[in-house]
Amino acid sequence: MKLKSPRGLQVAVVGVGGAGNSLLSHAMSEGVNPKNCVAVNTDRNQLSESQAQNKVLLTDSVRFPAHRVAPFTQESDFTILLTGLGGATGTSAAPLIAQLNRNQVRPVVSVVALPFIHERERRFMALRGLKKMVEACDCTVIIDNAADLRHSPGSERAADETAGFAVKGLSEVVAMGKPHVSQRMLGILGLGQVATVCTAFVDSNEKIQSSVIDALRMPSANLPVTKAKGAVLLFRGVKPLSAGQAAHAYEAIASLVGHDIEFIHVSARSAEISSLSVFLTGYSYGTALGAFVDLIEGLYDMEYGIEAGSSEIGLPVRLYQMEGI
Ligand SMILES: Nc1nc2c(ncn2[C@@H]2O[C@H](COP(=O)(O)OP(=O)(O)OP(=O)(O)O)[C@@H](O)[C@H]2O)c(=O)[nH]1
Ligand SMILES: [Mg+2]
Repeated sequence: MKLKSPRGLQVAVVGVGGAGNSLLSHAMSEGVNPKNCVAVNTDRNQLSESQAQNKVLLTDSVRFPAHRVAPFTQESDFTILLTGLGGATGTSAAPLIAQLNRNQVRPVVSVVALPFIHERERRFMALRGLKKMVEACDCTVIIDNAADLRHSPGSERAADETAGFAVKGLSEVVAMGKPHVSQRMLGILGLGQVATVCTAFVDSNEKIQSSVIDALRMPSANLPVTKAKGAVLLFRGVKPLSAGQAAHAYEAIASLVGHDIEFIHVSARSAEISSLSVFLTGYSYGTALGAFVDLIEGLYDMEYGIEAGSSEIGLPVRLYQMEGI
């Protein structure tokens, strides 16, 4: 994926459907400018609640959603697409919007929420939608609601904050106007179809390694860390990371991954408490699908009180049978 111009780049952030609108709100509350945001929905009420400056109400048939959105995104150099998969609106419209926006000079990175484990039918629908999304985007960052629930049963939406934060970080880097940095970041995101993201607060820049380890303990999707090919570290704090601190952060990531990976770190100034996001990139759709099968089986086992390691209860339909769809 290549960006077309070296000047400060324009970013459009598009949220599609209920989850997409909600992720968009999180991004705006993290500081993404509502002027750059487009809320798209078939649900008039959800749309009216959005703070986004641009809104597209899709009616009855979602036939040409992309053309309705295009006027709001065509001036931008980079599109971030937010949606939840498994429902009707986001699953059908988001891949079409991605396709129209994406070409050689206008990369599209999507952040998608996958349904909770109890939304079984929807999870199947979502994995089909995911296939379309990964085909239509340069990189798809997965926020798996099932993984989120496992981490923090009390706070179902912790991952949405992570996503909002990550979106703010990505758009900030691209808008910074340092083309070699944006290119490198997009290059690392594009190492594979799928990525995961995680965040943590940073007590002090000296303790960057323990923050990285904290973050990697709670990735937004249950993908095997060892299969990551790249990492993008976005740091926000009063003082930027020094080269030495960035090297320490890299060491922590590489030791958890178990091998050397592509890496970039970018610091942005913020008066607030310091924090970091790490994107682990380079996963294929197949790896993601495999990980979700394991996760679902694990959770079913928990649900039925079966000891770990038993494989007696699996899914009635194996997810990998869906791959050819
Ligand atoms: N993380 C997160 N996931 C959500 C949120 N809202 C819904 N989801 C998930 O996203 C999936 C899709 O739901 P929606 O976004 O409401 O569906 P939609 O695209 O609006 O589609 P329809 O309402 O069916 O037309 C659901 O199965 C939920 O698991 C949210 O606010 N945050
Ligand atoms: Mg909806």
